[in-house]
Order: sequence, then C-alpha cells, then structure tokens
Amino acid sequence: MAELTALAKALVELDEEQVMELVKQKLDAGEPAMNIIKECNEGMAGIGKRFEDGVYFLSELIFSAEILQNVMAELEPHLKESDQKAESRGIVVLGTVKGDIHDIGKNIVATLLTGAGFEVVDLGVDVPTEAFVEKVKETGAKVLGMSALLSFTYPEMKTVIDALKDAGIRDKVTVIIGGAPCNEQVREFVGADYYAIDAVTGVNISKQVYG
Ligand code: B12
Repeated sequence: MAELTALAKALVELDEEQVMELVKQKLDAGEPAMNIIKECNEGMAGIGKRFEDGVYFLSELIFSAEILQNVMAELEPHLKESDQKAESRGIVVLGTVKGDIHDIGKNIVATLLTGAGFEVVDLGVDVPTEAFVEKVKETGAKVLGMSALLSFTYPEMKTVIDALKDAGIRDKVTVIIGGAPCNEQVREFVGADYYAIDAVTGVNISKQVYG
C-alpha cells in the first residue's frame, strides 16, 4: 500500500483538529473537494484495517465517522458548486441496503448526483426490499443505486434485484452498486448492471443512462 498522505494519516490517528486544519488548507489552496474525499477514503480504509486487527474498537469507528461527517459538512458546498449548470437530468433512487446503516458514502453520492442536476430520492439506511421496488415503480426512475458496506448484506442486493424482476421492472432500471468492500464479483453475484468504485463513477453511469 502506498504511503498515506498527511491528511489520511491524521484521520487514521483520529486527530480531528489536524484533519480539519488540513482540509481547510487544501480548500484554500484550491484543491478539488473530490481529491480531498479520496484522501479521506484512504484514511477510513486505514481505520477499518485497525478495527480488523483489533487495534481500534467500535468507539473509534464511531469517532472516525463523526470526523468524516464534519469534513463532509466543510466540503459539501464545494461539491455542489462543481457542476451547477445542469438542469434536471432524471431521477435516481438511492439507499443503503437492509441490515446496513453506513451512509457517509451514500450521502456523498447523493450530493454529487444532486450537484450534477439529478433528482435524488434518498431512502436512507437499512432500506427494506419493498421500499426500493415501490420507489422505483412510483417514480419511474431509470437508475437505482444501492450502497452496502457489510459483506453479509450482499444477498440483500440480490433480493432487491430479484424483486425488481418479480415486479416486471428489472429491464426498465439500471442498477448500480457501491460501497468499500463491493467489487465486480459482488456485482456479478447480485446481478447488478454496474459496480461503481466511487461516487463520481456512479454519477457518470447515471449521466450515460439518461443520455
Ligand atoms: C465509519 C464506519 C462505521 C460507522 C458508520 C457511520 C455512518 N454514518 O456511516 C459505524 C461506527 C456506525 C460503523 C458500524 C459498523 N461497522 Co463499519 N465502518 C466504517 C468505516 C471505518 C468507514 C466507512 C466510510 O464511511 N467510509 C468512507 C466513505 C466515503 O466510503 P464508502 O462508503 O466506501 O463510499 C464511497 C464509495 O464506496 C462509493 N459508494 C458507496 N456507496 C455507493 C453507492 C452507489 C450507488 C455508488 C454509485 C457509489 C457508492 O462512493 C463513496 C465516495 O466515493 C469502514 C471501513 C472501510 N474500509 O470502509 C468500516 C466497515 C465498513 N465497518 C465494518 C463493520 C464490521 C461494522 C460493524 C458490524 C461493527 C460492529 N461490530 O458493530 C457495524 C455495523 C453497523 C451496521 N449494521 O451497519 C467493516 C465491514 C466488514 C465487511 N466487509 O463486512 C468495515 C469494512 C471495517 C473493517 N475493515 O472491518 N461503521
């Protein structure tokens, strides 16, 4: 793994003051908000690793989420500014799957989609299958984005996709999945159309779908 940047390192160390200071410095220097998010993602992956290794516990995970949420509050206006010209491009239904309450990544996706001119219907976290299917039906959305950060919730995404098939609307909606531990194999297993490695990829796929 490449050497961590000062910002990612400060995040791994849970040094909130230093994190916020570095974020402000970077914004002042004109660094794009998405680059800052990328660095933070590396830090969050480092925190996840420490958690896996038993060095950090749940309290540290919670604290890291708080720090990242503060960073996001700082970055949000800059994310929205980046692509303001677009008018409404279409509807995207978004949510974190049942059993999973991670929402920081999903919220970034929602912010970027909104900034790019999409109407986002954010169902929140721990979203039951029926809620996804109903919302897609009701809104006629051509894109459904599901976020999952826990391996044991992968089958939930498959259940949603099977339910879309049962409802006869699978071919009307492009399904994108995302979340740190997802990958192409998970996409194949759940039967989604795309796996998005990051929020920007998700926005680009949505743009493609809506033309
Ligand atoms: C912060 C955090 C938490 C916070 C979440 C707070 C919140 N409001 O979200 C809290 C403390 C609540 C938490 C709880 C738990 N967590 Co946690 N958590 C994390 C941590 C450290 C960071 C996640 C994060 O926010 N990353 C930053 C965001 C920006 O990244 P992201 O979500 O990946 O999103 C980006 C992309 O993936 C993409 N994206 C994401 N979703 C989508 C969707 C679409 C449609 C698209 C297009 C793109 C997209 O866009 C984003 C920006 O580019 C991760 C470690 C890691 N490696 O991710 C562990 C991690 C996800 N957690 C883990 C675990 C085990 C848990 C708990 C079970 C712990 C416990 N024992 O209770 C609970 C489960 C709670 C539940 N039922 O959901 C494991 C999961 C292991 C696995 N593979 O299953 C991880 C990987 C840590 C680890 N290495 O062990 N956690």
